[in-house]
Amino acid sequence: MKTEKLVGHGWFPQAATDAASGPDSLFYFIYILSIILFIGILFALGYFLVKYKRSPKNMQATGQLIHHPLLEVAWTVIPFILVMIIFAWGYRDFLKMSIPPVDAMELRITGKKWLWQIEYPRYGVKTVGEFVVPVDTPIKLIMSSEDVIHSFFLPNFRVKRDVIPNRYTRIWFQANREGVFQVFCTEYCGAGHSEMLATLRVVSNEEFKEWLKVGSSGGDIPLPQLGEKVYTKYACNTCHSIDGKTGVGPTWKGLYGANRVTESGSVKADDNYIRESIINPNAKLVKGYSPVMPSFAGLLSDREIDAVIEFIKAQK
Ligand code: HEC
Ligand SMILES: [Cu+2]
Repeated sequence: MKTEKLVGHGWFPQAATDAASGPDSLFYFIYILSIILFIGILFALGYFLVKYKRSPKNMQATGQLIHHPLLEVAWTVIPFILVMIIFAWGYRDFLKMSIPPVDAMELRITGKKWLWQIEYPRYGVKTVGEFVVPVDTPIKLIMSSEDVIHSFFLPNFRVKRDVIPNRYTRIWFQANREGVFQVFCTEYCGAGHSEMLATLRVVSNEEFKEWLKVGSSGGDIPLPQLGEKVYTKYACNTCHSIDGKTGVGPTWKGLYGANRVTESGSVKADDNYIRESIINPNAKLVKGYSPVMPSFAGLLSDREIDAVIEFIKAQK
């Protein structure tokens, strides 16, 4: 799986939506305007430096200039017009981005430390870390956070909006080509922020229907491999290492079969203990750790939980 280039032409990543031309051209308008003004000011500065240089021939102070109506009107009206052009242009694109077409397909995005959960209400499908949408179809995102403020950013689509607890924010996009695209969190949200990633796969309509049926559930990959996929896809790796290093959570190296000292006594880390730790992480809190692990109840299928257990077993 290769994600699309994040660097396209000039300053922007490759566009995967027609709507990108709006913000992109506005950016270049402001950029070129700034260059012209910058060079203009430098030249004026240089010109005045030479013209009014103090010299034996020119020892008098420059005469006091109190009013110059034409100059004053010019330096007020011209910037005003430029700023209003930028405002109207930006506002038009902001509205376009914010108001989805009525027939848009709805996805619910939930951000939590440190993963993106995506739900397809129309199809009863839920995924984490990877989602799939059909090409040439308007997609509406209704977003909320379960903990702190996150921000959902899809550079190739020029889509970025904050994801806030106890409130819904929305944004929409329509892909004009197939491919794999990177999602970032762009609001610093703690230790795992930089790994709060997801991938968006844009596919044909037929492929999308196929994915809804089988692809979203893990298919028939062997359990330990599926476990390894779950480990990264559901972001267990942001808190649990497999090389013995202690992170936000305990390492999985040597976990299976070991004796765990928990807040509610000593237990052996067998299949049931691991299952419980995933479904109800606070039932038996490992001593020395904070209760920060989110519950994965309803997120991981039974097969995926089995797969994680097999994967943990393999980390001797
Ligand atoms: C935000 C950090 C975080 C994430 C993400 C996370 N965990 Fe945890 N996990 C913890 C912490 C902290 C503990 C120890 C405290 C406790 O028992 O809840 C823990 C404990 C566990 C334990 C018991 C470990 C032991 O040493 O006894 C298991 C099993 C586990 N997690 C599995 C998972 C799986 C599977 C995932 C991904 C699907 C996951 N965790 C994602 C933080 C996290
Ligand atoms: Cu975040």
